[in-house]
Amino acid sequence: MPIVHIDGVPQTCRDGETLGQAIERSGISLPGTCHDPRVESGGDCRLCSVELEGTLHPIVACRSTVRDGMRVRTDTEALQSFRRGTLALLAQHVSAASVARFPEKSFHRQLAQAGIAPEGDDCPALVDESHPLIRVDLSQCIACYRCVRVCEDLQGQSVWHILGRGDDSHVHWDRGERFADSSCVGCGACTDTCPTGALVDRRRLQDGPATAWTRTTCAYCGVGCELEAGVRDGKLVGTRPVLDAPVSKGHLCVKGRYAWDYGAAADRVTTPLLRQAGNWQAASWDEALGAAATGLADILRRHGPDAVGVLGSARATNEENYWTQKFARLVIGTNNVDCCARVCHTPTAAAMKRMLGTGAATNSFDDIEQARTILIAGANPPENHPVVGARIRQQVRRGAQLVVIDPRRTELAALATVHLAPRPGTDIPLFNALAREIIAQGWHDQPFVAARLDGFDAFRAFVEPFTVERAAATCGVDAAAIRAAARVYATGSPAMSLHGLGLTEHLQGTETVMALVNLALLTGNLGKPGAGVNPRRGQNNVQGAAVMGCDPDNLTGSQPLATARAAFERTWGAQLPATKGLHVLQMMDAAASGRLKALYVIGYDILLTLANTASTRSALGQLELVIVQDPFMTETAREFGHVFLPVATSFEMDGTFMNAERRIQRVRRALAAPAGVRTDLAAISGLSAALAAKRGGGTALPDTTPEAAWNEVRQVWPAAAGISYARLAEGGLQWPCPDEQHPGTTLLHRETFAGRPRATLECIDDVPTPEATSDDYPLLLTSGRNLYQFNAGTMTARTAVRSLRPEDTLDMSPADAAGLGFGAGDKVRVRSRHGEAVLPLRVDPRVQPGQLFASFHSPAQWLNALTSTVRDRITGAPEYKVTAVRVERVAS
Ligand SMILES: Nc1nc2c(c(=O)[nH]1)N[C@H]1C(S)=C(S)[C@@H](COP(=O)(O)OP(=O)(O)OC[C@H]3O[C@@H](n4cnc5c(=O)[nH]c(N)nc54)[C@H](O)[C@@H]3O)O[C@H]1N2
Ligand SMILES: Nc1nc2c(c(=O)[nH]1)N[C@H]1C(S)=C(S)[C@@H](COP(=O)(O)OP(=O)(O)OC[C@H]3O[C@@H](n4cnc5c(=O)[nH]c(N)nc54)[C@H](O)[C@@H]3O)O[C@H]1N2
Ligand SMILES: [Mo]
Repeated sequence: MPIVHIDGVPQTCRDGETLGQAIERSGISLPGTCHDPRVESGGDCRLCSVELEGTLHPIVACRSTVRDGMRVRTDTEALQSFRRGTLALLAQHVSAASVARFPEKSFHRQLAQAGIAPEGDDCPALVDESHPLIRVDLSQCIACYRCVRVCEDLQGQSVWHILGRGDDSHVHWDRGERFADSSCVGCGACTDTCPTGALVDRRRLQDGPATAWTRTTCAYCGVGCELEAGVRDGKLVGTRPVLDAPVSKGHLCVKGRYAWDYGAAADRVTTPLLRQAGNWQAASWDEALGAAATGLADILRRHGPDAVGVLGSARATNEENYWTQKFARLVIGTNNVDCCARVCHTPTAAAMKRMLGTGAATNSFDDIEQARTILIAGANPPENHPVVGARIRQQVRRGAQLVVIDPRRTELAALATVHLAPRPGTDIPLFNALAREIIAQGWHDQPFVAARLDGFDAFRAFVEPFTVERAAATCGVDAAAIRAAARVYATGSPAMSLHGLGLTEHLQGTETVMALVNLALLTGNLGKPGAGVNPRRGQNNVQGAAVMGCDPDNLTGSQPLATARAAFERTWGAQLPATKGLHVLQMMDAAASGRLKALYVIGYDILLTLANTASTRSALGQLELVIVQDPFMTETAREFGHVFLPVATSFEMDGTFMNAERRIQRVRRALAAPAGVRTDLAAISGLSAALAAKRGGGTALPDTTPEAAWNEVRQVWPAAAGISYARLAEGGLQWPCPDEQHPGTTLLHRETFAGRPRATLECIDDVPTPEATSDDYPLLLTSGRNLYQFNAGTMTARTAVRSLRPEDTLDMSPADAAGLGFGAGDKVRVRSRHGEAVLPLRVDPRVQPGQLFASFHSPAQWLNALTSTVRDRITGAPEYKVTAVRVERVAS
């Protein structure tokens, strides 16, 4: 390793690092305005210049690579005078008012340190306040171009451009008169990097700078970005990305960066509520827990434990979900416990567990940068997992090939080497045809097949009839494109597959994922870096909620109840219930038929988000007791709740989340919860104690701390035994991690498939969904999400981000809109065989003729009024992705 002498002190350096990095690690902070560690340095400001022994002119540290034996001086008189001169020149571009207003900006700090006064002017004509999140003041731009570089090289959006030349050059957004008309997606990387008052968060103007920052994990999707939550006067006032975060690497998306102030919403529920004579009335915790316990005790006495169902929350921590399933199994005495993983990724977990032995992502996000080919099927990362989407985009720019399988021409589809746009619900014949083509061309990995797979001959015979031509007709895709996709995926090794709900939320969701796993197995894309099968997970902790045991058939660590029962009974010192448990949809069935009487719903808005609202509504209407535990009044609670327990959000508590790559990361309390609010952990324990009191006995869960609950998880789940809070202080760890010396596992199935030497190719036939088009219902509606809203919208809709996409829209192809005579913004009524909804129309060239797309985030549009009762044949996940509909103009 090279050694560099910095001001006479030897410093061991990393190969290839810049001199600037080495100097910074030695503890010396050099001035500079153009450098951002997340992207390559521009080197334009030259402020970090240092003197190198043996050369005449100073060299720019951020642009120079270390060499062994270099001797540099960082603070000579000549350098000081050069820096003062440069700073003074730049100081002519920033105004005193702006420096005073934003003292925390890095260039302003450097001016203050050097004692140089700002000499620039404010120019109101150059201020743009059109965007709800970001304020632009081009009069304060010092032309460091950091915004240009982060937008291009970190986010990949390329909103900021350099206009003009030489001294006249300045930055400008890409299109439109107003910044709000630009292509900005609100990731906030530019305001985060901007060293002056040119780009600032609007909230910063209102609240002032944070005085304390707490490192935690984002509360939205399953990527697991780390952010710092900024607090001032006990109030959350901002977030910023954690630079050395292993997943997000100093980046965040619009939700992590700007959709954080829901906790302060005026309609946050901050006191327990009881339904009395039809209306919610405020109650004390004792009253609310007492009422819930009285109701539960009564139902338990009359109907037994299996008349009660418990739903854990994909938004709550691992510790809270561990506690939730313990509450169901030990306090109530039922295996009726589930969570929303059922409706998104349980099909994936089931398919992968069956074929590979582990129902979780095989590789890590860091494999994206090692992949030569990326296959994205039924997933839309730039909107739903934006930081991963940005990493994929950058890898494609670096030359990786991209195959996208999605009925819509999503942003990545438009960038793809090959885009296959199958009719929704026809992925199985497509995957089988890809497999057939790969085998027919001899592109399968023969050594891998021989060494690690069973069933090849039977599989080859099975896929024989699935010709490319047949798939082309069934799926509505060009045959040549299918051939091209097979070639790209099979010959561009390592090839990494990422998939989402476009595959799982179907009649054959589990089987579709199995057909995808076949492709990875055939091509030897398992057990090696840059490859694998990688489901993008849903919420911040949906992976954790299910793995903790909020699953009727599996205990903590996804250990099957059937085989792990004895071990858990020993550790817990109690008997586990014998009856097979119900999953969330079976709970709805049981409620409808009168077998289920009570439901305890933690952080999950089932009424709004389950498919086919009519059936959810009639099921919930039969229940005698519905206890809802959430920070906000959900639709479920509003219509059917009897007891409401208000709880803390993730900024207000400690614990851990588990991301999509099996990484456990810390969640840390950044501020106090509002008075009257408890943590989920405390609410669950409190309810168990109230119930024990009512029943005069029975198990009660003790009050516990998150760390103590986690240590219990480590005891019952050997693959997490090595993951202690102490180690998590240093950063997240990926399971399996069996002991405290184990580094965690980034890559599964290197030599075996979870201990099994061989995997088997599965022969998957396709079964058409009953949701077919007809003369009455000629269009196929598929549903999903958009960048700016999150699921039930309880959080995003209470933030300024909402204004970027205030309502769900019905997205229609330009051809269909023209044919039907609809224009953008028209209110249209959508009718399915199951119900109707009214949505504003959006003309969207990404959608194919004959198809429609809508998001489901808002109760005002209530999309699930339309969806069917079709479920995945194996796991019961609803078929959100295919509904036959017709559309009509709403008479104005
Ligand atoms: N901004 C934002 N991010 C989110 C969420 C959010 O609500 N908002 N929700 C989170 C949650 S809970 C989840 S589970 C994830 C989901 O993340 P994704 O799986 O990416 O989500 P979706 O948008 O539901 O669907 C993905 C894609 O599937 C396509 N698709 C639809 N039908 C089919 C089909 O039959 N075949 C194929 N191949 N593709 C099809 C759709 O066109 C869509 O582009 O996102 C998480 N992230
Ligand atoms: N048509 C259609 N419908 C769909 C889908 C689709 O693609 N199309 N996708 C489905 C999918 S994949 C999913 S995951 C579901 C999502 O549906 P939900 O799980 O209902 O949606 P979320 O918005 O993620 O949040 C659940 C609740 O958690 C609460 N919450 C947040 N933090 C906490 C906490 O710390 N503790 C507690 N107790 N509560 C908290 C929120 O306020 C919210 O009420 O929607 C499904 N519905
Ligand atoms: Mo989800």
